[in-house]
Amino acid sequence: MKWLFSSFLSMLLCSVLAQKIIPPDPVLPLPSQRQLDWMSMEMNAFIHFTTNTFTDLEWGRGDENESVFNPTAANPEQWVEVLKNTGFKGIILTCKHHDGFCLWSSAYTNHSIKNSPYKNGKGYLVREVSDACKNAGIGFGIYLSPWDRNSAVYAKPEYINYYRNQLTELIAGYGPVFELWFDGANGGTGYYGGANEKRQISQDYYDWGNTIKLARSLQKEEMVIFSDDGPDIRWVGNEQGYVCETNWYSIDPDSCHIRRPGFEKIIGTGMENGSAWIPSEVDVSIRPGWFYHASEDSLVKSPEKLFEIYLQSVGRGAVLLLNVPPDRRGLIHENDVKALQGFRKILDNAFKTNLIEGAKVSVSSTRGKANEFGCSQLTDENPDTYWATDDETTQGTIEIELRKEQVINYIVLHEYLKLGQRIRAFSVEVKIGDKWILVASGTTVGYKRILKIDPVITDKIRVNISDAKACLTVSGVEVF
Ligand code: FUL
Repeated sequence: MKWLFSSFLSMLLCSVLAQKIIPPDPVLPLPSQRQLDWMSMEMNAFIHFTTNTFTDLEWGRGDENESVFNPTAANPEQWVEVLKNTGFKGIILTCKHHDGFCLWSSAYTNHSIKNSPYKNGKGYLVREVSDACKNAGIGFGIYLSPWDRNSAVYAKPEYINYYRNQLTELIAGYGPVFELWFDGANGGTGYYGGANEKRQISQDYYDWGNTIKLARSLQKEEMVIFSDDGPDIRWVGNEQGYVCETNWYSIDPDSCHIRRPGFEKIIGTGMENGSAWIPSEVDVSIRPGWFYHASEDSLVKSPEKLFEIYLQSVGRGAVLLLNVPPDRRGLIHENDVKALQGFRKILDNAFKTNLIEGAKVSVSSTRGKANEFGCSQLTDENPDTYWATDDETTQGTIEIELRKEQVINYIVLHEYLKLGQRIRAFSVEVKIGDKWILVASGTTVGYKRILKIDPVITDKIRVNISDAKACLTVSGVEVF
């Protein structure tokens, strides 16, 4: 009797297990956790600040006297407060730009803040900025220009050690660092310790592979590393503040900064079947220049322009890196503060109320008819759950019936990326009377895809996914 009972139990268990629906196979390549964490930051700020701020240049020659660097009221806490309050999750500081001037007291050069009048050579801005970020709970990132127009050894083999020593000082002294930014501008004329000449470097001069290994060995926390094409994040191929509408996260990377013909186009759209997951970052300045120039005070981008940039970067699945350069006082200028606050207001208003709450949501089919892959996963606001289809089903429809008719301005879609990026084509329709009207269409979706539509009154919305690399895995849909 006992035997009968236990075999009945095990049969029951087997049939329950047999019905367990397994998740879809991944579509390679996949993101690392550090890349996913970085993508979820959505907006970071760049701070360009060096002798250029005081000499009115964009690229300092490297021959500037340290005494020109003299902010009279520098207050990194103000930068952090303004940026945090307007939605930025991390700040990347130009610890050294092409002029070679260091905003910390580097042991390897005299061309640094320790020889400037700022706090009588005792004010170490890298420390002040990294502390302010830590205190406010936002990320601190490092820009260390590889091109150094001050260094006598630039373009010689010794410079690589010099660069690595400075990187070590920065990461070990002021980390943890959430992002490391390796600029692609290289070689040309400069002061170079008084040589005043033009220096060129070969494509493999920097030996990036070993510098990257060193950087990762210097902190236990994960950091993402940027260059034109990875290892973790890629440039987007322009500095105007947009990523292409088609935005694949993968590319076939060359080694850091090696530029093939046509590489701007490749990094602009990514490659549908690229071998490595290297998502794009959109870097753009709030002003025409990267550094502060009083002549550009009236040319600060408007809140509306910043919002457009947001829609064309974050809204297309990329991360925005917005440069906000402090002025000669060492403060974020009033005009920039106003623009940022205005931008935040537009953003908050646009995405205040997700109208999908209380809506009826249905899907064309569900993987194995299992609840864990069902349509309720689309609206639970949990990025780790997702609606999925059966393996062979690469098309699908999400239909949304709102509680009542209302004005719709935006539809937002999210793909579940831990199993790879899949969607190649989709469209959105709304029902007006008894007709379905097309209001948007697109290609890739990714981490977040915001579709701005002409305002329309409706209570029925249909998202059609018409093509994907494999079965669908969609983690969220929102309506505003
Ligand atoms: C470029 C630099 O040459 C600019 O000055 C700026 O720092 C921009 C973000 O990257 O390559």
